[in-house]
Amino acid sequence: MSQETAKSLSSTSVDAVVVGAGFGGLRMAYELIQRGLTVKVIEAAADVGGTWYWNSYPGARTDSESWTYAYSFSEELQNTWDWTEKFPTQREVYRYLGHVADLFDVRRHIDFNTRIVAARFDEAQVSWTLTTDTGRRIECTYLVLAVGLLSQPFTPEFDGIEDFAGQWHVTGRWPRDHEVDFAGKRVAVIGTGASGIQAIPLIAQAAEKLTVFQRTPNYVLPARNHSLADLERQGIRAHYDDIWQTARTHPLGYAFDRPRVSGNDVTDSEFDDILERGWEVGGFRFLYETFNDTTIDENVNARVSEFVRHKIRTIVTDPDTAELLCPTAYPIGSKRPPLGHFYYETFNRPNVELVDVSSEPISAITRDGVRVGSSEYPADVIVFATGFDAATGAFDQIDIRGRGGRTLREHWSDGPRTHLGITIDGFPNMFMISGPQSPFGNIPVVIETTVGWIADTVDYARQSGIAALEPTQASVNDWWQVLQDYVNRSLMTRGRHSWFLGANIPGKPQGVLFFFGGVGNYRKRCRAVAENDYAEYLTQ
Ligand code: N01
Repeated sequence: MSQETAKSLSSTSVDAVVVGAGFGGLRMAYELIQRGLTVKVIEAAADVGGTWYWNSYPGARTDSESWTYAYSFSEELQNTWDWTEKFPTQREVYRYLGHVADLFDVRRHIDFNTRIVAARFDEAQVSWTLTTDTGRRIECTYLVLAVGLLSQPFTPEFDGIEDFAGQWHVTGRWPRDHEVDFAGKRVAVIGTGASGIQAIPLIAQAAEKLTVFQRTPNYVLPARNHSLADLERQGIRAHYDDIWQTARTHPLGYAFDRPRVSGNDVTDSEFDDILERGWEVGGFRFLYETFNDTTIDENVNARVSEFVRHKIRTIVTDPDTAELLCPTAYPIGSKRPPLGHFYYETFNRPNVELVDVSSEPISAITRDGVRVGSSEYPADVIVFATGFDAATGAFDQIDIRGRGGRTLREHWSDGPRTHLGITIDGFPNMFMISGPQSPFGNIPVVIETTVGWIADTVDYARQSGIAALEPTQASVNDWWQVLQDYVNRSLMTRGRHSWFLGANIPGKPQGVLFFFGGVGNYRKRCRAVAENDYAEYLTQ
């Protein structure tokens, strides 16, 4: 290789670097390319997909309805893709994102199997210099971090894991080179959040014996998944404009009807009828299409929570197991409710055992299994479904330095501070997609809002001759206050060990990691910043 070639391989300069080729990164890259920027996408995995690449554990599928768990920007895309189910599998969403990358010809801009390990803002050059794990340098004006909200898996440090004689896997890093075979095996699943709850019914069908270790029970809503018939798909296509209009203005970014009634304003029998109908429809509609105050009114919430407990006691035949599965310590909706595909029914199988580790924790992993107190539960395979270092975890993996060489880790040592969950004071021309303090809601709708805002902001800067732009500290403080105000009006701070607040990670500063003011409202706030000529931004 000549010296010239080696030099060009080791150093690249583009207008924008997008880190991550998942839902957010793919869409962002395409948008910036369309607007005439040179773009490089850096992706740690061997393919596009992000979350839908890594989370290939059994049972992984969306909890959002397929027709809104998608991009809305292209009719061609909508007309060249048919979802097969209401809640499609990981494989199907992964194929969808591959189709998107091909249709919009984004792959040739992506460097796969590459990680950004450092990003440093050069104040004199007004540019970012990025370093990859292969030692390459990339310079860019704009840096977009689409590194994922739930992409950094968290595995507790259990003593003895190195002595375990069987195999163990983490749901968020499931092996892609071979199928994990559970047949004839004794399997332990640790964790009963959305990931564990999806995996447990399928593992139970395959394994000889399944032991589930539960620390906090969840309110699991029935998914009521089904295949989409041609007629249903045609109906969705015919109404796509209305569907997106509803989703973009809905608090959670879903095409749901908004309930007008308070749970306090109906009779007891109406209350039960409404919830029964919601339970039959299933999914998040149970929570968000029934009463307009379930997540803010304690009394309504307590009655809805009790309704779910009653369902659990009805489904699960062993009364002791049913009681263990009943959440009592926190209100429904204050943690992200998982959707179940015959989850509670699984505990009626003779090969499934539930072990409560709420008062006596797992003390060690041993050579032969999992130890809780003086009991040992034998296992050939352990599945860690123990969650993610949400919102900030993926940012912590990169040594990001803004003005004055200040690291993002230092800047966020008391918890993240952002403006709109997209920009950070002291880190000019740096943007985040699904960053901390962005809205909690249906991710693709949030992403499309954020991508549009970032692209418009970059356009604005380029057209106005602005070399660099960052939010004022005052606007960041204001955003923080907005987050507090919304969360204080809700029951969101009551969730036990909730990743919404960083409370699932030992030692992580706790605080509000999301905007709970609604997706529709967030879109208006983003628009207002641009309409106000970025008055809350410093420019140079
Ligand atoms: O993670 P989680 P997840 N000993 O943090 C337990 C999205 N998602 O990967 O609750 C024993 O919810 C922990 O117990 P506790 C979705 O937004 C989406 O399941 O902390 N147990 C909990 O039960 C979701 O909300 C989809 O007491 C321990 C579990 O591990 C988010 O990702 C699918 C433990 C972790 O649950 C996270 O879900 C999957 C310990 N030491 C995920 N430490 C879809 O949309 C932790 N746990 C399809």
